[in-house]
Amino acid sequence: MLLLPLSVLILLAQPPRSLGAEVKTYSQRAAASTCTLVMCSPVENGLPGRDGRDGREGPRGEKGDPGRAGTPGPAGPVGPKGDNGSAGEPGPKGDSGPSGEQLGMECSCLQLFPNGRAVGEKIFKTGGFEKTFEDAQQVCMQAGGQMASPRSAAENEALQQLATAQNKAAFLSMTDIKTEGKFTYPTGEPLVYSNWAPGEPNDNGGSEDCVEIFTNGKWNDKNCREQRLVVCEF
Ligand code: MAN
Ligand code: CA
Ligand code: CA
Repeated sequence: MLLLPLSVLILLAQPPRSLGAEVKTYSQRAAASTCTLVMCSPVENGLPGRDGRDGREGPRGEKGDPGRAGTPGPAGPVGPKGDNGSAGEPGPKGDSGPSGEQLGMECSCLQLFPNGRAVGEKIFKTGGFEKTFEDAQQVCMQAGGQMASPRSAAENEALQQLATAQNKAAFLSMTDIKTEGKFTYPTGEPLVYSNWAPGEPNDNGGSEDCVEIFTNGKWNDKNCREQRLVVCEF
């Protein structure tokens, strides 16, 4: 299969971009397993498939007729060779290219691996570095997103994969800064999903208003001035 190496070449040709769309190159095996793991959804309205390659050249034409016989008399010289026969029929059409959906899938999965995860309509992306809650908020806003806000088990698992890949606990967007004990999203909306570790949240020392997600996917309320992995959602 020529096609995946081709799409990798296309990706390689692009300049590196910022947090939202970092492009790295990985082997087909790694990209494929990531897509399987996270069920990276195909890009809607993917690019049309590539045209098939042209067929092979047809077989050589038949040999031309021999030249005319010389005029009677003393044996004439042998006539010139006949013209070449006409070209053969074109060969069969080449195999069709991958569908737009396949190409879109390959490209989006390559772009997301290993610092991003697509889950439903959401994309989580980690910068790979740690920041305080406020600095992480800034980084995500600057990148055009917001801090990770897992609203389902599926989203939490995607986030857990990123934390595991970086071997770092990550900050989530939610806090109980406004009202102690009531965790909300940045909009003020109360949680629709949670995955607290046993005994959490405990507001340890009376100063834990932020939330970290461990590499096992469980949540702990934590002091917002600690530094944790930055993960944004888009
Ligand atoms: C322990 C627990 C946690 C708390 C941390 C703070 O692990 O009490 O709830 O957040 O300490 O470091
Ligand atoms: Ca608290
Ligand atoms: Ca705690």
